[in-house]
Amino acid sequence: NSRIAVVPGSFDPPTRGHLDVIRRAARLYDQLHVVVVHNPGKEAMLPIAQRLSLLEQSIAEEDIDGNVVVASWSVGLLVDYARDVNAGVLVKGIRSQADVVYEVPMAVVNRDLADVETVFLLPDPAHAMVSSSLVRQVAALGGDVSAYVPPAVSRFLHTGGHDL
Ligand code: COD
Repeated sequence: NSRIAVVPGSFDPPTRGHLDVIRRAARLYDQLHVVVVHNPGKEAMLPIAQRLSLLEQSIAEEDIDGNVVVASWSVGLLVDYARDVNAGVLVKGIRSQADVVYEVPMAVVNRDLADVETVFLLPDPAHAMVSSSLVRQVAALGGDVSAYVPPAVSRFLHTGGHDL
């Protein structure tokens, strides 16, 4: 009975905060599905295919232990993806009270809908203030984001990839 978990997010772009949560979760589960979810409420910077590629490169470069699959999901409920891959758990990172307010109702709905539990991990305080939206703003204004994102993402953004 293997333990399979899903780590969902927009990952637009992946940050060091995301990689911190993925690293911690990979130690807790036999298999992890890192899933890029299309969020219709947010205007995207990067196409889904680009986010998948940056996540794959970042995970490979970070030397994360364990069995990690990167995928995307854009039709239907996230819990349908979880059910398809036999995952009983969603893993989310909690940075602040604002994350709790946003995540708790979703966690309860996902449990009601599909009996999928949500596990919240506390990030390394060193990364707790990092968000994709902050990285998008700094990158759009030409600033250096290398402290906030994995090296693969930094290389991509600093070679003008965000104009693609
Ligand atoms: N430190 C720790 N954790 C972090 C950090 C950090 N610095 N930055 C981000 N995280 C965590 C976030 O808390 C989140 O758990 C995850 O990483 C992803 O973050 P983002 O910003 O890439 O992704 P979001 O918040 O835009 O993604 C939201 C989802 C798409 C995952 C969410 O909306 C969702 O679960 N949707 C499900 C759609 C669905 O089925 N809806 C119906 C039932 S509610």
